[in-house]
Amino acid sequence: MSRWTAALVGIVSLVAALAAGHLVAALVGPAASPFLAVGNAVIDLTPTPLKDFAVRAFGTYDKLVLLIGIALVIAALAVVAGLLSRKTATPGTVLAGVLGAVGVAAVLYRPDLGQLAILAPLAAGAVGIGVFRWLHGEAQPERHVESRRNLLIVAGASAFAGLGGQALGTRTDVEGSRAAVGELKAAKKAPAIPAGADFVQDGTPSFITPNRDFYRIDTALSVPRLRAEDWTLRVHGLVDRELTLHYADLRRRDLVERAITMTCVSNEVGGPYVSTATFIGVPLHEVLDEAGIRPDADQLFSTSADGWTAGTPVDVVRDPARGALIALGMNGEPLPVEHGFPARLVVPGLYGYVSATKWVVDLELTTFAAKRAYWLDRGWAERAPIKTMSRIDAPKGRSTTGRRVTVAGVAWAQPTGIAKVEVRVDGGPWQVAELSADVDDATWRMWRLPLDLDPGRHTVESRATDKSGSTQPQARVAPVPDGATGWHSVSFTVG
Ligand SMILES: Nc1nc2c(c(=O)[nH]1)N[C@H]1C(S)=C(S)[C@@H](COP(=O)(O)O)O[C@H]1N2
Ligand SMILES: [Mo]
Repeated sequence: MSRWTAALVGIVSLVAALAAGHLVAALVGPAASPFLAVGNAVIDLTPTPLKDFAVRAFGTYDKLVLLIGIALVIAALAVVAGLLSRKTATPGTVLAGVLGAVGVAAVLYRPDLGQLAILAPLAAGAVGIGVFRWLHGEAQPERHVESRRNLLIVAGASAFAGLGGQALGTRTDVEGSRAAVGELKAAKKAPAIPAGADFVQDGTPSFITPNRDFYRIDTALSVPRLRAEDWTLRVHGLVDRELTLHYADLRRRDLVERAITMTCVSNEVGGPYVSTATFIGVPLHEVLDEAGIRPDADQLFSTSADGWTAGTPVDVVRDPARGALIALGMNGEPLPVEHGFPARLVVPGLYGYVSATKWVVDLELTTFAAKRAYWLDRGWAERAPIKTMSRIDAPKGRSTTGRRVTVAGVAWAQPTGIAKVEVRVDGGPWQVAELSADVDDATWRMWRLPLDLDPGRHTVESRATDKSGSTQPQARVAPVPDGATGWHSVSFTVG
């Protein structure tokens, strides 16, 4: 058969296999779709430095880039297998079997998939082998027309199966469930954000980050789709009594509202993974007190619907003054699906990976000695309080017009709060910047400093001091293992 036909037979068989797997996965667990399962396994197995590189290089698109990369690799394999199979069908059959086995391994590796989930990669493998051998057998040079027709039939059936699987797999009406929640009313409203809480006109971010702009970091290739009506939160382990909480019970409680700045440990000096929202939810310490924490528990081990885990120090979450929440809402609406609907944890002052479990379904009181959370085996620290940091947001471009330049940015030191931000130009003396209105020690604070600069190239640096008097250190430290340090600096030309 021609090279073109051989390559096409390989590709079309692969697409058929993935589509069949996707369809079966819709019935046994959407995350079992072989393509997604392999993607998730790759995310889990990727060495931390490579993952950091991906986040740095591609930001929120890191997962899309990963999926495209995997698609290109297996498509290339399929083409090669097709080309190698011009004489006999064996190479293609072997590749289909191997890819099926990789899918099975990826599904077995997922902590959140039941035993039936294995049917999805098995179906993919079987369809891959079957379709390949059939197309291969029919694709003889003298039967050109039939073999073309067969390829089209398989391609059409695959599209049908794939799209059908997608529709079935996302049939959980999570948006309907979100809409049905309606307004979440706080018993204790957060004070209104004062005018003067940000310096947007000078180039800082807005004090409250709109939900669509809030940074997003998670390991989920397919976002867990949970309905509030079906959701429960189990509280167990080293407690006096186990609890099972339902959404309706939680939302009927006295909900509190609080503006909190969340920060990701992967954020580089000057990076974007920091955002602020007004969260509404149930104080976490109230729920833990109801369960009764045993004295030997030092870790709150939280698990999401997709098996991701975080470990938070008990002394932090049981402290009412810290204000940790089981959050149900964000900026006046139920949590967006990507930010953890129906419920997530938010703990002021701790990086997200040790505290902010989205789609949370399980809270276990345990010890740090007994259980290790997701990121710990990937090089990150067991404890990770947020480090005092400042970032320069303006001037943004490489050059400015006019000699009057307002340097502006944001600083954070949750839960202590920001007391001072200083700026220096070209290594000169530190000058104290103006701070925005003080809203809450759990949130960031904006700053600005107007300068008159001579024409030419300049470098500005900033450093923040928190309300306990400690100043952001100059030493540059990478995000791994417990958060970056160092002064942010920005260079530009005054023209
Ligand atoms: N289920 C789940 N929760 C998670 C994560 C995750 O990968 N899975 N990532 C954590 C990390 S590293 C951070 S920084 C915050 C980010 O929350 P956001 O995406 O709402 O900004 O969520 C945390 N909660
Ligand atoms: Mo994070």
